[in-house]
Amino acid sequence: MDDLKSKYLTLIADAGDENTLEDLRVQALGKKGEISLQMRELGKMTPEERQTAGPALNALKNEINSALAAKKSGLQDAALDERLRSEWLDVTLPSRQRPAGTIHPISQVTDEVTAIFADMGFSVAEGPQIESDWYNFDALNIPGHHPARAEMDTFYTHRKEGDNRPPHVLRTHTSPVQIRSLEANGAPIRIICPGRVYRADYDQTHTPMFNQVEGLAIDKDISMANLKWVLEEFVKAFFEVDDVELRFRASHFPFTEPSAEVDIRCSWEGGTLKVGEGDDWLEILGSGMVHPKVLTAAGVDPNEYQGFAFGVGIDRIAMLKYGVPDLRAFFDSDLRWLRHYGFRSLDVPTLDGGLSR
Ligand code: 2NL
Repeated sequence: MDDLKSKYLTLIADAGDENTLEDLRVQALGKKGEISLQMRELGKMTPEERQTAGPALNALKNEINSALAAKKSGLQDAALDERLRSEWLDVTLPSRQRPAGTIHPISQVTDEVTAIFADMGFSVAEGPQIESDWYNFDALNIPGHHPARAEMDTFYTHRKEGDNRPPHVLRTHTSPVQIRSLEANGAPIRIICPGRVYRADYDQTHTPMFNQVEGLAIDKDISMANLKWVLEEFVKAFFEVDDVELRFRASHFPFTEPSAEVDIRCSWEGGTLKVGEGDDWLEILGSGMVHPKVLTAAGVDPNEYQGFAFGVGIDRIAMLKYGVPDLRAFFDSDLRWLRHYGFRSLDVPTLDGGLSR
């Protein structure tokens, strides 16, 4: 019996997993287990023999049972320790950085401009970037021989061999959208047309694609006084100043008469622009009263209706507002320069409620 005891206690101590333990339990205490068989032998013993063998077998059974239980809980503890070691994770680690999309500064500025004009009753109109020469030029009083066509560094599309119709162009301004809107909706009308325009030009202040917003207001009693007020409200809101002085300089555009280029009073202290005060003037846009020929081309009777139009370079006023010296910063893919100039739309919110740059 002592042999049995040491055999099972050794086997139990050496068991590596719970399945082995269960096998040992069956082997010793199962129906046909070694100890169960010995229990059965008790019946064949004399009462004297039974008195010593019975309690001894019971004690052995109990001892093996408690060794099994102790080993089982030891194995379970070890398994849990192993899981805690291998499945450990550091919940204090910062999360993996994911690249986040941001609003492009030009889109941000376009939205700012749109909101300002929306407050004054202008809605947004859009149109194609590839235009017929009629909408881009003729309807705007720029006939085929007009020097403005050559000056504009226009991108032309190709026609098939033998197709002598004038080629389509990449629109050089968003004026064609205004012609199309006027044609479709008639007067009165109050719209702005933001969008991409194209001219073959490339240096610090010119890119072959840039962004423009044009405005158009046509009604029965629109005058240059209305133009002046609208532009003043726009400049004050856009540059975030309480007051600003505008200077209208006589100019010439084929599509307006009279025409004026508009300057704002400013200063350039230490290289930074201050709008509204100072001894300098900064040209920011072109404008005028819509030429009667343009109204006629768009199907509006110039004896009944008149109005103003203007055109602003979005990239240009974005550069001025945010102090970006090179227009090309907007169109190469490295955003670090633009972040440097403080475009809020490029800032990425962080979990602690701050902003990362
Ligand atoms: C500039 C000049 C300008 C317009 C654009 C316009 C549009 C229609 C009729 C008449 Cl449909 N005019 N647009 C008028 C004056 C100036 O832009 O220097 N832009 C940056």
